[in-house]
Amino acid sequence: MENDLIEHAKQVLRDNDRGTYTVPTHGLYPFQWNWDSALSALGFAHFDEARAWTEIDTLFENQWDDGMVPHIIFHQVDEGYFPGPDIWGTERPVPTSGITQPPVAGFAVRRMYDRATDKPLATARARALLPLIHAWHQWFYLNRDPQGTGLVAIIHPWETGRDNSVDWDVAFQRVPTEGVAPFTRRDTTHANPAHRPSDEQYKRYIWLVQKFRNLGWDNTKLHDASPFRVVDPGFNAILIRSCADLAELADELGEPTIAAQSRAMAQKGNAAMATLWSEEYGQYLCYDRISGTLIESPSVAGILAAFADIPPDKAAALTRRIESLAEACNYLVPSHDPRAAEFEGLRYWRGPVWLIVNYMIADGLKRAGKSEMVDRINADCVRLIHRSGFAEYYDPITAEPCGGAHFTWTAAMVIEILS
Ligand code: 9WN
Repeated sequence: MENDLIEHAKQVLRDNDRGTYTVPTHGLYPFQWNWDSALSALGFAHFDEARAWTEIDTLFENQWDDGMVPHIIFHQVDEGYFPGPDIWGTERPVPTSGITQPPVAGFAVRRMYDRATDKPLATARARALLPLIHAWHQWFYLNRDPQGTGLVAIIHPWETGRDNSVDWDVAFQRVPTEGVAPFTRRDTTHANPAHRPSDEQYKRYIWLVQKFRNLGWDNTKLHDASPFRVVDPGFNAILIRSCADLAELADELGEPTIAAQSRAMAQKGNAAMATLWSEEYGQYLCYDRISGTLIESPSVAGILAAFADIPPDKAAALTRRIESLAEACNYLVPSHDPRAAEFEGLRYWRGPVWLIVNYMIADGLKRAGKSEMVDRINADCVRLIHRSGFAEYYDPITAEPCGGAHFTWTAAMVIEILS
């Protein structure tokens, strides 16, 4: 039974493989996405290590000169997605978007290296990727933490990968909708519009893109110019974990300078995470860098923080928090607390379960010794797959499969969990 699932998952990866990169799913997302690729490579690594390394290589071949790794790479023309390269106007040799995504590649590369059966290949690829990933991490702290707080901000909701999270609702009101050129959405032709972000949110997404494009995509200006600047604990935890993992990898590969700098970034970030902790919510919260306040929104971002090496008392508190969420749903871990008024079980990042998020939470809790909760989360992932297939995401109460079907990173996570 489990072997069938693994075989099915491999087939999903093969079907979405475009040779040197993978699309998240046919139709809805016809290009290469940043964190999708890094996490999907982990799935490929179980049956084709060379192909897994190529996935990450392709991503970094499109790294910008300043160090940023873009969130979408438009390898071929496809009118089925909006906003396409003409809207972004980044003028890259291979067109890309102009914003980034959660930097999970450092974590993925270390994991691929540690597990590699082909060590010469892994050493060569990891050695080449090491300075590139490090440059991306440095880019983050330089451009997205200009005050040196130890925490980076995102300047567009798409950067966190949690497009329409409740976390942004208030801060996003500061983004105007006036002056947005008329556009036609494509996502709503592939997925149920009632499950997608609203038109109002899309206008604000595009307003920000236009604003940044008008600033020539100059990252030294974008952070301060953006009316949307939010510090996301999950995003920062991913960056911190990737820095810490890169430090270990750099040690192994004999790169002491990268190791020391990566470790310093991780330590500073880890210490600063404490400022996002909320005793009242029993989890971390997002922080609105413009209003200077914590955002009172019980989303999964504050639980994903477990992916970094947080203090043991915080890991224990997050475990209790997940136990409490389990009382309000049937499948862990909902992207928003089902008891909150804003919860919507089918609407994208406002409640549904995402396997990639589950995977990273479970990985962090495993390191913190919370094996019972890890087993519970993994079991829920497998139950979801058995019941509803390889969907983009799932309703945490009914298990209804939502969004795109035949989804690459969902399949990759199944291979990770079951192998
Ligand atoms: C915008 C590809 C991506 C994921 C994100 C998810 C969704 C895009 C969209 O799809 O975002 O980047 O058009 O909705 O929110 O996490 O990387 O799977």
